[in-house]
Amino acid sequence: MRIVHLADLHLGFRAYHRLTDRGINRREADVFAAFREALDRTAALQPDAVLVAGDVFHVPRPSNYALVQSQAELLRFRQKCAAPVVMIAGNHESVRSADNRCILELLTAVPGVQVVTENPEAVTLANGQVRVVGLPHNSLSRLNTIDLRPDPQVPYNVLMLHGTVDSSRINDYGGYDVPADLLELPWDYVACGHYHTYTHLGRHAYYAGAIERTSNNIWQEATEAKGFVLFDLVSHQAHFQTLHKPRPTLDLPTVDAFGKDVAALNQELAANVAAADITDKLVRQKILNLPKSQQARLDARQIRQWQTQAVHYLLDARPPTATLSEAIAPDIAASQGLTATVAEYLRQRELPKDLDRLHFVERGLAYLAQTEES
Ligand SMILES: [Mn+2]
Repeated sequence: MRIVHLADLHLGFRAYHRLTDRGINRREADVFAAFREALDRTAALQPDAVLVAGDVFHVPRPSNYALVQSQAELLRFRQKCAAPVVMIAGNHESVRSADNRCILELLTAVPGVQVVTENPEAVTLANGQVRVVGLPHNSLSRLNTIDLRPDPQVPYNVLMLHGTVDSSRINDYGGYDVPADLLELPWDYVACGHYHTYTHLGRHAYYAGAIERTSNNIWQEATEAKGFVLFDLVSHQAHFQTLHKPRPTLDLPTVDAFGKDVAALNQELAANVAAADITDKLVRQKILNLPKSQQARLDARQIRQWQTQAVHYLLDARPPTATLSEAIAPDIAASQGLTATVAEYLRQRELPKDLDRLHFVERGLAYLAQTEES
């Protein structure tokens, strides 16, 4: 009895301005390529069930392209594999008001696809041999009233949820905390979604991780594999399946501009590019201690060329440390609690080009300070 556990597909995710030949956002197409590979590989494994632990879509109202493409991929999968598919809603596709239906319901038009979108719900699969308790994002705020124990009458009990199991693991805000004692119950498997990095949480509990780099800080995930989990409910063995489609991502060695002239900096940037193949990759070059005035004097022609060669070349230049940027230094972030956590998040978030990062972080921290006072 084997199950495939996918999570955090983020279909419809878009980033940067690059388009494919067909006019689709490059990163949106990348995510669909990873999804297709994940489904093809799943079909080849012929599991008894497929679980998708939330954040199927990146937004509650995906584009028509994302909806049509998602359904087409699932129908294509259905022609090759009869395994039932159970999906729960994550924070990214959950809506707050009760009069709005969840977009996942649309996917139930595909034969054998079931979704759990609001309340905790048990789904029985494989001729009654597997019982999956699904806890979508919205249900985690009202768990205390519900009996969630495994059913001793059923051979295999699985829990599937979308939320934060351990608050030291956060790469996406807006998820609910999962009560730790829930995972202590004798589940044969716990399929978690929300954290984008494949993680064994202890016993039979796993985050599958996202299928592509769609979180706020993709550079943090640059060297990790993306994929899904194949789990054998009989032997309780997990086998991580690495996907090949996710776009290679490079975080180049950080350049410290302190005490260097522009010529030396241009040379160092070029050396970093020469040492790595950046073609068609997502690339970040971090530069510390670079004053705004000096940034404008870097070799713009060369940088534009790298921006064409890579799918995305991000020049992440940070000005010399000022009073505020001391508060947003990552080593301080590790020790200062909520303010530093928020500052770190704001510091790393992708921003529109014309937005001043320091000002953005400053505003965010001011709002936070206001809420702490009130
Ligand atoms: Mn997610």
